[in-house]
Amino acid sequence: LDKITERKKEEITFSKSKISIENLKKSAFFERENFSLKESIKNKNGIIAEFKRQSPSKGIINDKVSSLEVVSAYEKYGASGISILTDKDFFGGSFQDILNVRNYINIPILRKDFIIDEYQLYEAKSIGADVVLLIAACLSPSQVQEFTEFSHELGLEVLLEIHTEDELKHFNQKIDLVGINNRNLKDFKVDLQHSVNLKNLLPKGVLSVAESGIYSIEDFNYLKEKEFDGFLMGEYFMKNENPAKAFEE
Ligand code: IGP
Repeated sequence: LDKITERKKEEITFSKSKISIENLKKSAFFERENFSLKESIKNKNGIIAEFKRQSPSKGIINDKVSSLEVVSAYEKYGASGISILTDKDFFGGSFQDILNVRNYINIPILRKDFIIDEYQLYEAKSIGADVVLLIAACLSPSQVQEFTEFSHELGLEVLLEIHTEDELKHFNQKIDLVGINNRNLKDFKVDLQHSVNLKNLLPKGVLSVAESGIYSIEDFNYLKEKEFDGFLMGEYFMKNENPAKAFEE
């Protein structure tokens, strides 16, 4: 994670030197009304289906499909939302993966990246994202608060990702959804039980999303039974030649 955030800082410095915030604001997407993931999670199947080509823990998962074909199919099968990785160096993603699909789908898109600077929130808005991920492990509680308020000013919702009990202190009442990562980003171990325990410590009424390592219908059903509202799933879909096909199960 430290390596990723170090690299991210360089990337942001470079981007800022290329495109000013004033220029980002010229994007037509600044005018659009965003889709709400909160609403969509309540009204549909709760699945946030991810478009992810590769990851540090798994290497290449699928580099043969385009974001438009995969994501349109996710929508067709009833996903509540779409998560699209925009980190290039570690996950093989890009802004283009969101830009290519934005005008063709009518469900919320989460910009999945490592947000450490307000500039990235302008970027998210400028490419047509509806929601941003804030990872507690990369931020202080006051940064989370600041970024949440600013996201809301831009019309973006916030999914706060936590993994430890200690990170509960990053929560604030303005957060839209809390994601509990089943995968430990330090050693990549997956533990569904750990997430269920942590979920029980969340303030009542907060929308919760189980993230990562949902590899079977049994895993999904188990987490649903434990009353998670949303389910962020990537590899389960992406490992197939035709990722959205897995919805048929
Ligand atoms: C999806 P999986 O195990 O279904 O492919 O996981 C998603 O939860 C995972 O990609 C993820 C992630 C992250 C990636 C969760 N938090 C933070 C990058 C950064």
